[in-house]
Amino acid sequence: MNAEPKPTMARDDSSPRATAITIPAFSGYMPLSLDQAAERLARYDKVRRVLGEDPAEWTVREVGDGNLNFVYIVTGPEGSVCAKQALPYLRLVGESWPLPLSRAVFEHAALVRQAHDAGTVPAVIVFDPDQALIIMENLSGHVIWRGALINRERHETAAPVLGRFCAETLFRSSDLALAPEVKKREQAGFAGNTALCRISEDLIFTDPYTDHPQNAVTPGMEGAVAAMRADGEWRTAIQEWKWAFLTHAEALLHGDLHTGSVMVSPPGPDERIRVIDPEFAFYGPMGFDLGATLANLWLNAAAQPGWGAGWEDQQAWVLQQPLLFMTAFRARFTELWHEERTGEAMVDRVIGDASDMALRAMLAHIERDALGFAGAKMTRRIVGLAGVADLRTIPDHETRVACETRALRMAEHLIKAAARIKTVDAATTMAQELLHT
Ligand code: SR1
Ligand code: MG
Repeated sequence: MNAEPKPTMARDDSSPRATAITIPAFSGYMPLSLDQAAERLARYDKVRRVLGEDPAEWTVREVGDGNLNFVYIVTGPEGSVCAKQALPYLRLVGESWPLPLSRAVFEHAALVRQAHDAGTVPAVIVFDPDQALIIMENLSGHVIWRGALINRERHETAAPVLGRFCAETLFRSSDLALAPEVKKREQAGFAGNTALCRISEDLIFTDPYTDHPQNAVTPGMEGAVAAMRADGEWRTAIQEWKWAFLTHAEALLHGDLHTGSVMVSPPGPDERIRVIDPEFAFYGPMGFDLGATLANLWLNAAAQPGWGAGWEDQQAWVLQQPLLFMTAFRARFTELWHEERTGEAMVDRVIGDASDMALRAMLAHIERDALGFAGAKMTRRIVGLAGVADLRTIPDHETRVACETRALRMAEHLIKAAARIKTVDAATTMAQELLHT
C-alpha cells in the first residue's frame, strides 16, 4: 500500500500567516473610557514613544462612528495614535446584543496579513489581545470615504487603489497563491469569527426578506418591500447568494468593505487611501468584498438626486467609479495570475496553454458573484438594520423614497440576474438608466 503523501512545507513561514490565530482568555479585560484612557495607554512603551513620555500632556477624543466599537484618538506633544477596543456588546444596540471580544483578534490578524499584502491598511503599533485592544497609527488628515462622497468630494484614485487592494488581498490569501496546508490553516483560524459572520448572514441575507423587528423600512417603501417579500424568484435568488456566502471559502475577505471602511486623505495628486476595520474577516467568496464596494458606490449614486443642484454631474462621476474599481481589480488579478500563482488551484501542469481561458473563467465567476452580492448589500442598507447615511441624509422625504425605490429596483436585477448581466460595465449602463430620475 502506498504511504500517505507527506504534507508539503508551508511556503510562507516567515509571513504573518505563519502565526496561529489564538483567542485569549481576556483576563483582566476592562473597557477604556475617556477619563482613564491616557493612563491606561501610557502602560505601553511603544505608545509613549509615539506620543511623548508624560500622559498628563495627552488629550483623548472618542471618534468611533461605526456600529460596533469605541475608538479613541490620543494626541501627545510628539504624535498621535488611534486606539480601537472591542466591547462585549454591539455599540449600535447596546448591552442587549452581546458580541464576543474575539473580533479584535480577527481584526488584528487580518490587518497584519493585509499590510503584508498591499500596504494600504493602518500600521499596528500595539496589539493587546487580553484587552481586545488594537493601537494603530492615527490616520490624521484622513476622512471616511462615505462622508467625502456625501460631500461630493472626488478622490480620483480611491476606486482603482481599492480594486488593486482587493486583487492582492483576495488572490494572495487563496488557493491560487497559498499551499493547501497553509490556506486550510488560515481558513480554520478565521473560521472562529462566527458571531460576526452571523451578523452578515442575518442582516444581509435573511432579515430584510422577513418582517424582522430590527428592519428599518422608510415610510413610503412598504409597498416595494412587500412586493420583494412576495416574490419567490427574489427570495430564492437571495438564498442562493447566502449559500455562496456560507460555503464558498475562496479567500480571506475584509468582510465589510463598504465606503465607511475606507479612509481618504484630501483629494489631489498626493491623496492616500487606507482600508480600515476588517473585524468581519473570514474565508468567503471573493466577490463579496467587491460587491460591498460596488453596492455602496451605487447607493451613493442613487442618493445624488436627493442632494439638489449638481446631482447629475456628480452621479455621472460616481457611476464611473465601479468601472475604475473593477478594471483595476481585473488588471492586478491578471498580473498576480501570471506572477504569483504558486498554489494548488489552476496549476500550470494542467491548464498549460489554456491559462488565459482559465483566467477569463475565474474573473467572470468573481465578477458575477460581485454583482449578486452588490444587490444583496444594497437591499440590506435600504430595508434592514444599519442603513447608510447617503440615503438617510436626503432631506426631502418623498425624494428619499424615490431614490430608495430606484436603488431597490437595481438591487433586484443584480440579485436575480447577475449571471445574465455578467459585467460591471453592463451594470453601469443599467445604473445610468435606473438611478436617473
Ligand atoms: C449590527 S452591526 C450592523 C452593521 O455594521 C457593520 O458595519 C456591518 O456592516 C454590520 O452589518
Ligand atoms: Mg466597520
